[in-house]
Amino acid sequence: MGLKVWINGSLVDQADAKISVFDHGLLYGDGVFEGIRVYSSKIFELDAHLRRLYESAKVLRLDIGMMQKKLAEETEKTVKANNIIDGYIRLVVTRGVGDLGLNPFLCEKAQIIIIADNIQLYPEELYENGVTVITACTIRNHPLAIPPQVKSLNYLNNILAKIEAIDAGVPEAIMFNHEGFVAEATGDNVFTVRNGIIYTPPIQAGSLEGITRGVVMRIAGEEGIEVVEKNLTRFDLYIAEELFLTGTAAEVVGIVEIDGRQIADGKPGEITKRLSKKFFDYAHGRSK
Ligand code: PXG
Repeated sequence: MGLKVWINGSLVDQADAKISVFDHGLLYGDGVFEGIRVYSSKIFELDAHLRRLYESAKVLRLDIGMMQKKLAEETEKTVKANNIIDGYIRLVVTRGVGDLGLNPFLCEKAQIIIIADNIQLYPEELYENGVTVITACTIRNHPLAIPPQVKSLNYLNNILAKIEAIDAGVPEAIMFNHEGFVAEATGDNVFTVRNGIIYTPPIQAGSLEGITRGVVMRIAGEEGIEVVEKNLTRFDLYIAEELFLTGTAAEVVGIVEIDGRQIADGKPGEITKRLSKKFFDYAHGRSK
């Protein structure tokens, strides 16, 4: 039995969920998307994800053509229709069908797609042992080219860095911005710990304003751990007492080696483990 995909106002079998080859989402990467988790049948931080989606669309002057509240309802409906308990939602809004020219305003109307699927969980071992990363040669998009806060359908900047990671035999790469400061990983935000204080780059350094990032910063505050947004350099990464990534897919995962430098004793640190557990409890509704 296949999935039901929401497309153009109705739920259809996944085999029938198709869009035009003239869609500018395909022709130009013109569109926006969100990746959202479902934990224990509840959509995680849906409002925050939708807010980011509508903000990204606004920057691109993409009219989604549906009120946020309605899109929230249709997303809930899609999750229910597929009996998703612990899963993953991909919300995609493309510019829609146009001609072969760039002009986005010649496109008919935005194309909305909602896919809700069961998630492929990362292996438990990843959280216990942490991950090895590299720093990428590919720098993050210049904010005057395409603002990194926009979660657009053009992920080539991140994909080029991801290829560097794969070539190096590791799952993630950390990217710097055009000024040499840490921006983020290809699909995750970055945090360091030094002297018991958590540091993370400010959004202006070239990162997506991660929903997980926000939740983890709040949880850390509640745990009495100071969180400082500060520009970080490659040096700061190498000498960190702890390093970790946050993101919808990864949640909170420790980094234990970077560019051949071991972090602390080569195991995820205490603060990382504490936040990872607190995040899990919060996501599954086991704590506030
Ligand atoms: N930076 C970038 C560039 C991202 O794409 C994050 C940070 C973390 O943001 P959130 O809001 O998720 O905490 C992302 C999000 C995947 C996957 O399958 C990646 C993301 C989202 C969903 C799935 O790798 N990246």
